[in-house]
Formats: sequence, C-alpha cells, structure tokens
Amino acid sequence: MMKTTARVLALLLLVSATIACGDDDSNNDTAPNNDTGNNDVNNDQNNDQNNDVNNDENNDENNDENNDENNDVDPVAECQAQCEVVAACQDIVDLCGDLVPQVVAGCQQACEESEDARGQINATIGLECSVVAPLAINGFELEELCGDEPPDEEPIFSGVVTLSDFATGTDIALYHELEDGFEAIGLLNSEGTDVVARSTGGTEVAVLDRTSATLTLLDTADEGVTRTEISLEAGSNPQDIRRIGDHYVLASLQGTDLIIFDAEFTQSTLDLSGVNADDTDGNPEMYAIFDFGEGKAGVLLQNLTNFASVGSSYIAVVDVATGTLDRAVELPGGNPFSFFVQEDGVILIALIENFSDQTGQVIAYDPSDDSITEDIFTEEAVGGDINSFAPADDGFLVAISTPEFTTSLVHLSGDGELTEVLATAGFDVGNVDRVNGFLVATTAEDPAGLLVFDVADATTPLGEPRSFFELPPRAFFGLK
Ligand SMILES: [Ca+2]
Ligand SMILES: [Ca+2]
Repeated sequence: MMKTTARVLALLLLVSATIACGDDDSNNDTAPNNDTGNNDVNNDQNNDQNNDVNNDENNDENNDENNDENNDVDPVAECQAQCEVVAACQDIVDLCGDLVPQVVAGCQQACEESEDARGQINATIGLECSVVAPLAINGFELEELCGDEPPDEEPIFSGVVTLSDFATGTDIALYHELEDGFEAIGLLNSEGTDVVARSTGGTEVAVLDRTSATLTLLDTADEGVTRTEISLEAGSNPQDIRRIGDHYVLASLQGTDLIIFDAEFTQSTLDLSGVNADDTDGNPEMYAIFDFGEGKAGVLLQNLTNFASVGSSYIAVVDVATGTLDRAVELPGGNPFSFFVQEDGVILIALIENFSDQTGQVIAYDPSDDSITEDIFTEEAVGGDINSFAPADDGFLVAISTPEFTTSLVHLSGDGELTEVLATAGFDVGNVDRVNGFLVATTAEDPAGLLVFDVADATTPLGEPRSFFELPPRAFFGLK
C-alpha cells in the first residue's frame, strides 16, 4: 500500500517538471483544439508541422468533438481521457503491466491539480503512440517507476539511519530490511554537520539540526513528508524529543529549561536546574527522554560540571499536561549516556560515570515502583565506556569506547563472558538498537554499513554490512 502511494506521489511530483522540460517544442506546436474559432488555425499549424496522417485525424476528431459539444469541453476531463489513451499504448502496457492503473491515476490526479501538467498533457492529444509513448515514458520516468519495481513485501524490520561525515552534511534515511536484500529511502538531506534523528514514537521522526537550530518532524509512513519545522534557540544543543500524548517534550544539553510543545506547538518551559544541588553550574544537562506512561515524561539528567560527572544523576518525572515536576528519582551513579526500554516497561540505563574510567554500569529501573536493580553489566566487564547497548537473547551487544579512544562492538554473553564480535583498526562503531527480533549496529569504517544480527545469535552478523548512500552511517533506531 505504501509503495502504491509513493509511486503515485512520485508521478505527481514528476509531472510538471518532466513534461515541462520534456519537449516543449512539439508540445507547444500542438495546441489544444477546443475552440471553434481556433480550430482551423491550430489544425493548419498542425498540418504544417506534424505529419499529415496525424493531423488529418486530429482535424476530423477535434472538429467533430467540438461541434458536437458546443465547444464546451472540460479541459480536466479531456486531460484525464488523454491519460487513459496514452496509458493504453502498447509500449507503456509492456513496461508498466499491473501498474498501468496507478500510472493513469497519477496522471489524472495531475490533470486535476496542476494547470501546467494539464496543458502539457492536453497538448499531446492526437499524437500517435509511436510519438506520445516515448514522451510519456521519458517525461514521467516510467522506466524507473515501472521497470524497477521494489519487492512488494513487508519489511522484516524498518528503521531510521543518520549518515554523516561531520564535514559535508548529513542524510537521514528510512531503511527497510527485506527478505532478499534491503531498501533505503532518503528522507532528508541537510548541510548541517551536527544533526541527529530521534524517534518521537510511532512512525514519526524528529530531526534535530544543531547547526541551524531547527527541529523538523517527518512522517516515515509518508516517505518523509515534513509535518512541522520549528526554530529552536541557537546553541541550545537539543538532544532528544519525545511525543507524550498530544505534546512534545524536548531536552537540551545547554540551558535550564525543558521545553514542552502543546498540540499547536505553543511552547512552555520547566526549569530543571534545581533537581541536583551538587550540580552547581545551574545546568542539569538534560540528555534523553522516555515515555513514562500516564502522560508523564522521564527526563534523564546527566548533571555534569565541566564535562565531569558530579555525583548522582536523576530521572526527572514530568507531568506533561501541567508542565510540572512530579518527582525526581536519584540514580546510583553518574552520567546516563544511553538507555533501552524493555517490552515489560523496565528501562535499562547505562551510567557511564566519566569517560575513560571503567566504573560505570547498566542498571534496570522500573517506573511502576521506582525500584532499581544494579549491575546488569558493568563497564569493567565490557572493557570500556558504554556508548550504546541492546539486549540479545543470550546477553548484550554493546558499543564501547575503549580507554585508548577506539570503538568496538562487543558481545557479552548471559553469564558475563565477553565475546568480541568486531573490532578493527579505525573501526568506528556508532550505536546498537534492537527491533523486531534483530539487532542493528552502525559502523562507519572498515567497512561502513549496518551490521544486522539475529537476537538468537548475536555473535555472527547476517551477511555483509548493509551499505548505501555516500556518507557513513552513524546511528540507527528501529521503528517499533
Ligand atoms: Ca551541570
Ligand atoms: Ca566510564
């Protein structure tokens, strides 16, 4: 269903541009003959400029039609009829097969919605298939639309990938893992070099561009159509955004205020600087947000001073509708840096303390009763700072940065045994996420791509890294 919509949309997008630039000369020469007074002139011109057979037919048909209908031909109906005529040409039937009705639908919608397209299409009335079919195939890019049909199957899983070289720009792509390959669809290209994508929940993706200080909300179910674009405070370093009910909650590393947007994107703020008295710089370092349930947002506060952890970190539990702090939950360690929400609602949080120490750990926090279980696994066990992790059936996949400031993707078995999965010189591991029974890790070098694992065997990647587009992938999150 999505593919069908996408194709018709793509067709619509192509109409004005492609027909307009397709062959202006021949199109303009063949003016629509819907005015009796102009029939003779038009047809004389046609006769002069096109082949005799065509124009003899044109003259007969057009004059008859015009006379019969008192010259009151609806140009939209005329255009839509021409869509069917052209789509019946054998070359197009051969090329598009089952997609012909969609080609016609897209063409006819263009007749309704675009005066330019309508004029261009009507200008082809009367041309033979040998002339108009190549024009349509070229103009509508039908070889691409019809000839290269992607597999019509439900993806095994889907996700969103941020690709960047931190220099020339950032691409945000929608990724589908398919039974016999993969498909990547560009959603947004930014010149910004400090851009992240976040799931707000559902199929919606938020793109936070710190370079331009903008928030863009895209709908992946609609091939990345932009829903909203909002300017943010420059330098606020936005980190994460989450949809809670009909509100959005935005966390920024710089500044004291959590930002809450209501359904009309009217902004309110909540000062969280007082949650940890030990964090004397007044900035609580809001790092991430999760849906706490019952209209509440959980905001992870790193509480750093001069980039160093200053004792406990906290979860600020915020009632979104009222914009008030419900409570603050103290965590047994500093610097929450990544988290994973389990299906049972329990949240695993990596408290990494400081970079290059190995004193951090992953805890399990249960929002239903604020209980905490420590030492799910430790930095000491995996041999570095825990950048990102996701649970497998038999342990965890963990992206770490080592004390030597290299990155590795490691597997920690259920009994705490470390199995190094991938680590090569220059290997640049981004993050790990779990979606629909699979684990996906991003690698930016040697090689660049997405590494896919089955959760039942998280030590052996499934096939080659999935590599696409020009920029290396930096982060992936699954669309739940
Ligand atoms: Ca601080
Ligand atoms: Ca650490």
